[in-house]
Order: sequence, then structure tokens, then C-alpha cells
Amino acid sequence: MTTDLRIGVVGAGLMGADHIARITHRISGAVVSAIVEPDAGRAAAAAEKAPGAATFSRVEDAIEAEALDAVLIATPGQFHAPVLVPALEAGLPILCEKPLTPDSATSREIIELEQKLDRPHIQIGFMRRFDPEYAALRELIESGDAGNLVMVRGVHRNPSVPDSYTQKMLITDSVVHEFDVIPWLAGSAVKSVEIKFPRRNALTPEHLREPILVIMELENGVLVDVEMNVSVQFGYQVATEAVFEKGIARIGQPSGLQQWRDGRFVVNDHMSFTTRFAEAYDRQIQRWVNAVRDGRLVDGPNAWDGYLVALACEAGVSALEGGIVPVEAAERPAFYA
Ligand code: ISE
Repeated sequence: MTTDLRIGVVGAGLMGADHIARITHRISGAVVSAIVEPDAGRAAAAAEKAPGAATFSRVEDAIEAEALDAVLIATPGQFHAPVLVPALEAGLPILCEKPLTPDSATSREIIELEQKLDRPHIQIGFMRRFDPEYAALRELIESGDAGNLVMVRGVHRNPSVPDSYTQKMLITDSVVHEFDVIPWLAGSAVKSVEIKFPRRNALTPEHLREPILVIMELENGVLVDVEMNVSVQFGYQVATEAVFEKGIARIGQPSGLQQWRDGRFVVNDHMSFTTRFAEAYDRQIQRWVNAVRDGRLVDGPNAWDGYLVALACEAGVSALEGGIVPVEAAERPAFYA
């Protein structure tokens, strides 16, 4: 492909607007040619940031108008399937923000539809896989230099969440990332999930019971615990400590300018995933654009990975009610090798 890839971005909320700015200013070989957003105000605000982009309220209209070569889906998860189906039927390459869909039954329908095509067309936006520190940790685990991996301890902290954030979303919107990245790091699937509730944070919104401690056992015996905490107020933190036979490794520590002033030691930290993972998002989108342009279509987690995560999320949602919940195992089809 010699001309720029024409991307239609579906959903112009926080993540969609962030991707529109990214594609317009930092990604090479691609332009935003269409913005699909039913909210007219949001659509107009997004279009101002993407010179030349046409706006549509339905993806079907953008496809019909031949206004795009590829689709980037950045709507909330429950609206993914109604975009994935017409995009797959039109044979378009797709970058779909996580989750693939909110439950495994609809995810299965999507992968069955995708398998009617000649090869995978959907990449899932699990951006942590493109973060340089996560990649370095994975290399260390694979190399065996520190011995076998024994345990993983993680924290996933958000300053606060919007009113629309529900109890189930602790799993399907937030822990969903750990359900993808931990098996990718450790080279082993999630076997079971258990959730413990510590004392409630008084600053947690009324309708939520959190923080939660998520305990996962992997098929290879590695134990993982993740503090999922969405009311920490002070900032956005995603950090991991990996415990090996011969050492410890940490990623996700605050970095950058350090200041000693007025009797204080200060390092700036992030307030949002959009800055914490900015480099990961840039790499993810650039690699996807390159893959679409050279015909590979996917360079990263595919829809099968999205389906496995949907199975783990189902176990996680059930574990919110108590017990150690096994994750349904599934054999990767050759199509997704
Ligand atoms: C949000 O949707 C994300 O994907 C962030 O990475 C995560 O940290 C946050 O908890 C989610 O709500």
C-alpha cells in the first residue's frame, strides 16, 4: 500500500479522541478518514482534530460510503459486537479496544464469524503488551536468567471512576488487562480466580464494593495477586513485581524528573492511563497500521486472545460472589496460531 491507510474511528469518547489525536499527529502511514459517533457534539469536536474526516452516526453508513479501509473501535464494550459484525462482513481489518465483547457467548459468535474469512482480521487493544517495561519483563521470564517465575504481585490503581462504572466493570473493564497480560508474561493460562474484599475505602462510590484483591492461579502453578483499587485519589498506578527463584523484578515505578525541595523528595506520577500507557498505545497503533498496510492485518493479541480473556472475566465476575472459580479451558484453533 503506497497511500495512507484510511481509518474509521468508531466512538469519540476519551479513548476514541485520544486515538484520533495519535493517528493524526504521531502515527505514520495512516489518517483518520471517518469518525462514527452518534453524539453530534462529540462527533464535531473530534472532527475538528482530524482534518478531512467525514462524520457518520452509524458504521454501516461509513462502510456504504467507502469512507474507510480499516476500523478502530473505541466504544464501550457492550457496543463492540454491533460494529464488529458489519466490519467483518465487509472484510475490513479491525483494531478493537478491550474487551472483545463483554461475555464469552458473544465473543464466540464473533470468532466464528471471523473464521469465515481467510485469516484473522481483528486485533484487540490490550496495549500493555506494547509497553517497553512489560516487554522487558516478558523477555526476562522467557530467558530463565532469574530462574523460574514463582509469583506475580500487581497493583492496578485508578484515582476515581465515573458514575457509569459498575461493580462488574472492576473485572470486565479493569482486571480484564491482567487477564490478558499475565498469561502473556508467564506463558501460562489462568486456571482459577478468587476475590477477597478488604475493608472498604470510605471514598469508594456508594454503589461499589472495592478495593478487591484478585488471586489467580495459573496452569503452571504461578500464583498471582492483584490489588484492584479504583478510588485511590492520588494518581494512576499499574505496577508489577515478579518473584523468581533467584531474584525479583519490578516494572511500573514512577520515573522521570526527581526533585529534592523544601524538605521533600518528589517524582511526578500519572493521573490517567492515557499518559501512563501513551508510548504503549503509540506502538500498538503503529504496529497495527504497519501490519494492515503490508497485508498481515494483525500484529498483537487477536480475537482468540480476546475470547480467552472473556472466559477469565466470566470466572472473575462469578468470583465476586465468592469461592475459587475455575476458568473454562479452550484449545486455540489453527486459524489463530
Ligand atoms: C479503563 O477502561 C482502562 O482500560 C484502563 O487501562 C484501566 O486502568 C481502567 O481501570 C479502566 O477503567
